[in-house]
Amino acid sequence: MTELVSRAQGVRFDELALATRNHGMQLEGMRYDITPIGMHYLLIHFDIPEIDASSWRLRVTGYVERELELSLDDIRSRPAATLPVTLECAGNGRTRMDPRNVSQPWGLEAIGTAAWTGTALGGILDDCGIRDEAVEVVFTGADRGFQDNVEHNYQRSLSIDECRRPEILLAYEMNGAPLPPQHGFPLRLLVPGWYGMTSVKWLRNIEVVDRPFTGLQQASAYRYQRDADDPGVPVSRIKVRALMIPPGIPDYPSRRRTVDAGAVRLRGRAWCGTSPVVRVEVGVDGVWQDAHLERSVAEFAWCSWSYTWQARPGEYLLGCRATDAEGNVQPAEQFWNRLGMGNNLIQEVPVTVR
Ligand SMILES: Nc1nc2c(c(=O)[nH]1)N[C@H]1C(S)=C(S)[C@@H](COP(=O)(O)O)O[C@H]1N2
Ligand SMILES: [Mo]
Repeated sequence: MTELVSRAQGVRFDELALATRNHGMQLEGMRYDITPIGMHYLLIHFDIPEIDASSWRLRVTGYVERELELSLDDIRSRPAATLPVTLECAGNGRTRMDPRNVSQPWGLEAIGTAAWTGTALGGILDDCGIRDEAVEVVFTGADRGFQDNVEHNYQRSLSIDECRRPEILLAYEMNGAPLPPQHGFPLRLLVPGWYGMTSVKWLRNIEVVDRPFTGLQQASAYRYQRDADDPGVPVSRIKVRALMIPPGIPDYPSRRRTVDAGAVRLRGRAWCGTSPVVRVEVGVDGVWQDAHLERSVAEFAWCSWSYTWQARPGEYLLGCRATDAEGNVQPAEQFWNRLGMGNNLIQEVPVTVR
């Protein structure tokens, strides 16, 4: 069972060990359209598996007309596409939950936008011929471990309809270089618009199945639940969120901000996996004004925003909030689901103006 720990009890060593293995993106990294490799956040449940690219094969099995076994060269010789995609971990922002679920203790930095190169998943499924009985496709990574006392390889599924979306890639490059080991070498699934857990790294098997997949990472780990008895609903697409690059200069180690009085250009990024971002507002002590919103870097990538704040000396609480094309706006108070998944509470940045 997932243990709960309260904030009052402090940070546990296992949380700290996870936090040093799985780093976030420094928020000032939002200045780059494409996050440099090494700054992109990381989430690795088990160990990075050791894979020899020359003997590695991707197997496509199950309810198909023809099973396939593809080498990395086979995959690289297929039609290729490069897509800038913003990924966010479904647990981003979870440390503000109290008591919180013991897991990777993210602040707000579990984000990144990379240019991923790969071949369309749909093309491979067409080549193997999906049979009529098929309902889902299960993606299996080479990494294995225990979670909630269940030993398993990291696995997730997607419906057949979802798999047909043209933007879903089997990616072998990140920012023009072969995938680094920590991001899924030699091949990963990349599902634009969905929270990161869907994009299975170290992919080794694609199995077409005739019933919904009930593996741990699908049926219990990524769900919006009220409590342990609530079956809940699956976590899927990324909810609307804006973040700001913390302005001015930080204090070490508290990271509290100090800025000089006068015109302060605030900037950041906003993204959403269900519809375009249509508005970003900046709040200064709870008074909200529209920020200037620029076009997205690409359809599935974040957009930039900026706002000029006339800062006078004093203490302030800055915030930013985005609205998507369906009218969803980030909440000022979060309703926390049991595992702290998919929250999009407004970021707050305390600032001293001198
Ligand atoms: N095989 C495998 N795939 C995985 C994971 C994992 O632990 N194992 N973590 C998932 C989660 S929860 C996230 S948020 C993203 C993180 O991708 P990144 O580390 O490349 O940023 O990978 C997903 N794919
Ligand atoms: Mo994640």
